Amino acid sequence: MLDGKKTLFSGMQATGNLTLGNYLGALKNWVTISDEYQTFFSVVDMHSITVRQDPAELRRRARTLLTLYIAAGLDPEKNCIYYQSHVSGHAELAWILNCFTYMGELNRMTQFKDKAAKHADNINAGLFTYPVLMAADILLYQADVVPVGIDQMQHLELTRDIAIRFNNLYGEVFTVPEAYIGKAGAKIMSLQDPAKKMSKSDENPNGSIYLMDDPDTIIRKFKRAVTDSEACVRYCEEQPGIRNLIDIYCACTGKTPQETEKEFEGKGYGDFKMAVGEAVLSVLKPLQERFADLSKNKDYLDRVIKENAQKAQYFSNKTLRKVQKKVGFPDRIR
Ligand code: ATP
Ligand code: LTN
Repeated sequence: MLDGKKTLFSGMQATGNLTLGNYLGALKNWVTISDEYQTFFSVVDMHSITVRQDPAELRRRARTLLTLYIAAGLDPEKNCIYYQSHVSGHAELAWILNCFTYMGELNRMTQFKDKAAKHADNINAGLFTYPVLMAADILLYQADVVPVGIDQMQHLELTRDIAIRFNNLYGEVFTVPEAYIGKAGAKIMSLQDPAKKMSKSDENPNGSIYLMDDPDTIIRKFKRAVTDSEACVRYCEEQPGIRNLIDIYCACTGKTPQETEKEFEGKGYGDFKMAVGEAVLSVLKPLQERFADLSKNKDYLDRVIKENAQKAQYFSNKTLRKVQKKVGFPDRIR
């Protein structure tokens, strides 16, 4: 508890271009609930190198992502927005937690299995221990709540297990965090294959709406979205494509699936897809404009990056020192 508020931590990888799934499943919720918490939003660039990255590209993407956090509505004076690699405690705590995590636990992680299959030529130890670094991110700030999309639930359960295990051994060191999953948009699916999650690393660009897509591209992708032959806008398991479009529409407009079914009763898929495209545009256009403005302001961004890294370093050190002491590392001589 800092300043009488509970603590919130979340992060995103600086890999690929952010999609509408990342926005509706995570970023948008961050903005909605951030006022109630003392917050830390990290650009988790250390996680990014678990798959090969072009260095210049990674640097550019990390900066884009950090700017997008602000463009989405997170005020960097109130929210600690920073690069994970600028705060040494993440790696230090991750090492310690590695020694409290079992191979069997990590072997069960579905994200590891997926990524290992995708990058069969580079199944490195970092990819395997990725969830431990994520646990370190969260526990370092004593986070009470972690807003993420549903796909991250398994990692969050593991984080809780590690925290509880450590606390059982050493006393109440870590706050055991809870996941926060938003009501709408927790799992946006690919527009080309509604059985697959919309992902920034999808090879087919038509399956994903990127936050920086221009209006024509967005409308075109929705027009091409895979649906079915039912010709009826209904929110049900049997119509996964339409259901996904309803989810997107609801997350962008605040309407419920029932209201949406009513609104499009008797209308064709063409009309509905256009309406979903327009709803998405109305959310993304202001975001893109703010992003363009912010990007021009190099000095401002540099100041945010520097000051928030110092702030994060300060808070993370408190936990790190406590943990180092608990596990038996020698005191520092001052
Ligand atoms: P990658 O494809 O590179 O694995 P990703 O698109 O899955 O990346 P992450 O950086 O792993 O994105 O996720 C960032 C946040 O966005 C996480 O909280 C995650 O749960 C959320 N998220 C990612 N994809 C979706 C989606 N399709 N629907 C809802 N939330 C999502
Ligand atoms: N693994 C997460 C990104 C991430 C994260 C975190 C999310 C790394 N550290 C801590 C929440 C809290 C993902 O979205 N792929």
